Amino acid sequence: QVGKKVRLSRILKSDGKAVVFAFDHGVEHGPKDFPPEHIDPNKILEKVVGTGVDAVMLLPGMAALTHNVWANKTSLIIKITSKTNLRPEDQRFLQSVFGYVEDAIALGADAIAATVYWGSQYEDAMLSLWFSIREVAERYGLPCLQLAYPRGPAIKNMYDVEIVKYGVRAAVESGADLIKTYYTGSKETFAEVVKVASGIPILMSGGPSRENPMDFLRDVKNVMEAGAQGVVVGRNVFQHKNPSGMVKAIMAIVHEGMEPEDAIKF
Ligand code: FBP
Repeated sequence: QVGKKVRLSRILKSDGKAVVFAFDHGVEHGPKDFPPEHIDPNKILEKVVGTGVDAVMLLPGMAALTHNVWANKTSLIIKITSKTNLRPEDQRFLQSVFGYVEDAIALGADAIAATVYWGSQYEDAMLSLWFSIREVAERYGLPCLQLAYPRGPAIKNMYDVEIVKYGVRAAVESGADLIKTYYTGSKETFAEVVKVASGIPILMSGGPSRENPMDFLRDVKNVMEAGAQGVVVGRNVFQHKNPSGMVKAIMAIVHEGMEPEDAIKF
């Protein structure tokens, strides 16, 4: 499909790689995630977009609120599923509708994103949601990014390589155009994850902020050497004291293959 190809090329740059800034945490975790200076979304987005980051991933309301910052400066991925941590605990393994494909198109999105918690007791509901999103997105030539997260009472270790591979394979077989998944802890195991994706681009999910940012940059380097196409990162950027420097470092590793020790100098 031409539209899908064109839009994907706005996210995965000419080298086929991408650094995406995720900023949907206000709903997923609540405002407690944000350092006081980054409570204003425009401020942090200005810093990150100013680095030349390849794309931002936002919920529809946030994208509308901050459009003056990102429009025409970076690519836009609209996430249309979410959940709060205010829910009863047993329902936190369910992502709900947070907008429609048409909302994403109206906002000028280059792709749409939705989470599937593979293995959750609500897997069936999220699959129905995923396929209803995908059906409309296909019609408009909008690529679908799946946050393929193995999670739920039956998942003992969501970072276990066999579990991550299962989620990634399920994402491939459910027609994802891009897949975001967890780091499995080593280059070798992540190479297995990339292999089961069978050519569908894999982006590493950032995860909680690391105490030592070098540890995060080393993970980025490892996933790139394992054959991934990039990263989708939130907290390791907006909770860092120098968010722009952190994005520049990640960009240098992803696009230029720079060593983390050199990249951190940004
Ligand atoms: P991070 O880099 O901060 O982990 O952001 C990626 C992301 O998937 C966000 O899109 C989402 O809000 C959050 O992580 C989910 O976090 P959790 O793993 O705690 O559910």
